[in-house]
Amino acid sequence: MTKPPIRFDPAVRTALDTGAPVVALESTIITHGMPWPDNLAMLERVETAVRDHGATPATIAVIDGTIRIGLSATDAETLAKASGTLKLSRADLAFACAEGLTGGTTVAATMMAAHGAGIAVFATGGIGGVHQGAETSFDISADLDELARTPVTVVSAGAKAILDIPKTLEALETRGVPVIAVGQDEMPAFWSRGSGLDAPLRLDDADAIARFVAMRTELADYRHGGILVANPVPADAEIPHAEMAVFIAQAQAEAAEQGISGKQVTPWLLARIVEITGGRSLLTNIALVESNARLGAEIAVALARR
Ligand code: PSU
Ligand code: MN
Repeated sequence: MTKPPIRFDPAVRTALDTGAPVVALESTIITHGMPWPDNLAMLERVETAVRDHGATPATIAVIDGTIRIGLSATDAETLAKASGTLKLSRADLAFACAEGLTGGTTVAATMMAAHGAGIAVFATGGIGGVHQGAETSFDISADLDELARTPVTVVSAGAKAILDIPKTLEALETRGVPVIAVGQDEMPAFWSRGSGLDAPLRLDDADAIARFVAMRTELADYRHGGILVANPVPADAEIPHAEMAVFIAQAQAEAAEQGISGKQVTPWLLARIVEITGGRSLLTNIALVESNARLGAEIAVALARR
């Protein structure tokens, strides 16, 4: 028998063994979502936010074929600087391990690894979803099916506004995934606090979210999957929906012209939008991930107290 190639950072191992709060973080956002060195600065800010709110951060990635639950500062820097790293989703995780490869884990793959490690709360920027034009391209992120099957609470700023948000909400409803807007009735749209769409559910703070998560654990025989928490970007960092729509439309038209497809779509659009906005969307992206990390830590702390 092959031993599963999983390695825990010592601080994460101790926290898990003692029932202390832990928040998982993904790494595709590091390898494919943001440019060097902003990606490393983002990770440091996000990990600090988790610690400042009483939890231990566990950044998940695959390095040389080993699933890493928590990264040292050196590992994080190596991953953030590396070029040619893979984008690893559910379909690729075991492949990367078998072949000894290095890559960032998407929301889907991070949920799998977090659940396997016994981590119930995970903070990210925005999940993948149903892409615009999916009726012809069939481009629907594996993140949605993962939310349906894996019991991890994912704290996001909603679905990235480059997606078809109404279709993404429909797909989540079909899969039985609760989508909870925090502190407002409207579904947030990543860079923007509003989307013009009602969120399916609303809760107003970390305690209420923890109560809901605990109830689903209580009803374990019902085999629930995950929960999507949609936390609006802080007001001082937001780019309003109407303004964002123009930048997104431009990036999408260019992507279509250049035939960008498959796994490349999300990273390409995100990078192009950073260029089009002269870096403003990157600042918004960093602010929202940090805010989600804070809320994730509060939820993990509330769960540990129950
Ligand atoms: N959110 C961000 N930046 C990112 C992503 C999310 O702020 O780079 C990544 C996540 O890892 C998510 C992935 O799981 O994009 C979705 O990619 P796709 O649409 O190809 O499934
Ligand atoms: Mn896709």
